[in-house]
Amino acid sequence: MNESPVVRLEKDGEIGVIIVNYPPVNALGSGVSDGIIDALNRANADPAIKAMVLMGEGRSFIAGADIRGFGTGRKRPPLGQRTYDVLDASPKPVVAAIHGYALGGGLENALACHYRIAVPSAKVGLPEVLIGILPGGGGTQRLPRVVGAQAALELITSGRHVPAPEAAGLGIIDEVLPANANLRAAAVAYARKIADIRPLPRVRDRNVTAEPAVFDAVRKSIARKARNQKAPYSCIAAVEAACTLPFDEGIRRESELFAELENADEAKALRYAFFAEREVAKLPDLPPDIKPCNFAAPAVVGAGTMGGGIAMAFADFGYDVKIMDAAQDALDRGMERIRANYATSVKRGSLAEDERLRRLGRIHPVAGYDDISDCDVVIEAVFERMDVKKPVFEKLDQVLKPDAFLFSNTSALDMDELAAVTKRPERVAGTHFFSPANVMKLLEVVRPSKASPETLMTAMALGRRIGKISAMAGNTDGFVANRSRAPFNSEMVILLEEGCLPEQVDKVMVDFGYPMGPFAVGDLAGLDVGAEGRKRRALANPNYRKLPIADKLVEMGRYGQKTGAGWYRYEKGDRTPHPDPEVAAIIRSVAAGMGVPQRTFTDTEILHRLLFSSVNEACRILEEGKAYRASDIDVMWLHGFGFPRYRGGLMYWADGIGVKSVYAQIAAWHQQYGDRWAPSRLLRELAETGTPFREAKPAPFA
Ligand code: T1G
Repeated sequence: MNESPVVRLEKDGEIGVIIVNYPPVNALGSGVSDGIIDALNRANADPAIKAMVLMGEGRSFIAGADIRGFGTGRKRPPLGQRTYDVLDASPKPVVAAIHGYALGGGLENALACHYRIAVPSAKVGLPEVLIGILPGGGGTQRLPRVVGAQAALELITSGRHVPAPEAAGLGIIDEVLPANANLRAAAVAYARKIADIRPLPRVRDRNVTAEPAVFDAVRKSIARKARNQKAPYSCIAAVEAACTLPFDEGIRRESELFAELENADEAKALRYAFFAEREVAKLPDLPPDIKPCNFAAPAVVGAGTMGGGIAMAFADFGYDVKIMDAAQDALDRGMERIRANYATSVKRGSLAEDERLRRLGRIHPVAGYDDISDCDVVIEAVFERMDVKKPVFEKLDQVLKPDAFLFSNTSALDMDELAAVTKRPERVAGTHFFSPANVMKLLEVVRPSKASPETLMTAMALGRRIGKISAMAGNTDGFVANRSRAPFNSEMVILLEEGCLPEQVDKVMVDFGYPMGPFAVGDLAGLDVGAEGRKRRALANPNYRKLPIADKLVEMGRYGQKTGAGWYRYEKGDRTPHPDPEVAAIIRSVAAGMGVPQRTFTDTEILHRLLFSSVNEACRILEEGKAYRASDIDVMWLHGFGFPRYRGGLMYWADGIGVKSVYAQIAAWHQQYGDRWAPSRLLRELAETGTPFREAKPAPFA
């Protein structure tokens, strides 16, 4: 049999080295598993070979099954004929030599090997739950036998990546090599050392038990996050099987549970989200040879909540960052807020004290523009008003080096107008962070008309380098995320005019899968913030649909949590939202004053009123060429607004309803409510042709 093109067997003396080479991440795609089996069989049949090493070429060990193959009706090899079985049956020891990632089926192969060694930078994990399935290659049976049920449950239900040193502490990795070790040479030496050890140490021969209470406790601990999902619970059931059934029966149970998940809606949506998050980095209309610039000296101007969060985001990813505010008291308050944020993380146990000090040490407060003249990328994050931002941009343009990038954190203002006050419009772009900037993963990169491709690529890369998911947005009021969200924000208040209550709307959205209802989120962000934006839009657009109920609350000083009352009432020191009869009375009185007929609503109508209004606006954004793809808008909703990931994203979810049904409902509301529900042209065209939202062809980027 010819050697597989993606797996080869080489010999280093009496050690057979099996090398997987299936770029970009050595997923177990076409022929890889067969290639590993063939190489193992040939090595076992070769009397000159005493032991084997299994390793990956390029970036990684093995990153798991090829997710692109899921849901395609692929045939999995029958139980007993998979790589894990051949490894289990191998009469010669196999050492897994790990660099980069050993994830999913990659780690499962490593666990079926007899030994595992890794370079310190390697990461291992069973992330299947993140794509709506479970480790289907024996991971739910072998991992508990290595680390125990409790640790296995945490790793499998979280799907997190485990750094090699931690994995060694758990017993997953037998030896972590020195940082500069040559992995292949070290693995061959290790294989020589253990070649004659018998009996072969097979994970499947170990036992694991656990009290039933362990599983009940995990089910309880994940209930809030995993609400409406199936995969996390199937993971727990599979680990339970490892603790209650003989190994082979446990494998069969795992296989049954896996089969129930692969083609379920949850897995399809999560796979969609996975690939959408990779697609969003691709800028199809920019020259492919243009590369992003490196930057080493970022600065943030404005030490408010956003500026401080952005500085933390840089520091969290190892950058020394200057934070500048011309007002010393604002700078001091900003640094105080940063110190308090890090201290809270340490108190919560999510940040080690030494790491807190390292991160804090990377943030350098400065008071003058001259102090940042050496910086190569500056993000402006001052108050959200053009007459405040323009002078800052003018000053920065004067003091910065000619090739420095000038970015703004504005959430809606015209980036062309800001770029026009500089002599470097080609080096200007928007980098819109979401609050809290050091936590939220979305970075919306806004594309002014004069920005060079290099500037856009650098802004997108900046997000990735500080752990964000960057998504490109056209320069339109509200850009893409907030613009597509705006009708949702109006519709939720208009529903109150018609007879809904905040708590009813919030319950619908939490039941749908949001972590918090939109009214509770408003109270968290501050109702005064939204009021600023409404005022600006009302001035700019005489037809702007005012929201008297929301305006009334702000007039009364009910800004939300920060004033102890907003849409809800709050007890001192408690952030729990309590329905407030005073708000119900305000709603009734304003609605009566507007003469709006009152009625009751089904949960589905509330959900569709909010989300369909945004689907319609998203279609307008696409038809105007302000976003590359419908899936980019989904990525923004997942990472900017907490849209439930197991529903794929706003447009993916709408496709589940069907473009024709969405159009028909919007057309009906257009008759009932007037222009704010006028269907967009693209929506009408998609409905006429039956084209899914995800396949919409947007206009060229404008
Ligand atoms: N299958 C197919 N393509 C994959 C892939 C995979 N498993 N992993 C990555 N890619 C593609 C990705 O789409 C992108 O493509 C390119 O590789 C680089 O990825 C039996 C059933 C490994 C941590 O869930 O977490 O094993 O956009 O941009 O940032 O129990 O990729 O260039 O065309 O993400 O360096 C379990 C998923 C599968 C791992 C690398 N494994 N991958 O991150 O690069 S299920 C996973 C990742 C399974 C078994 C079960 C990350 C990464 P393109 P990237 P990266």
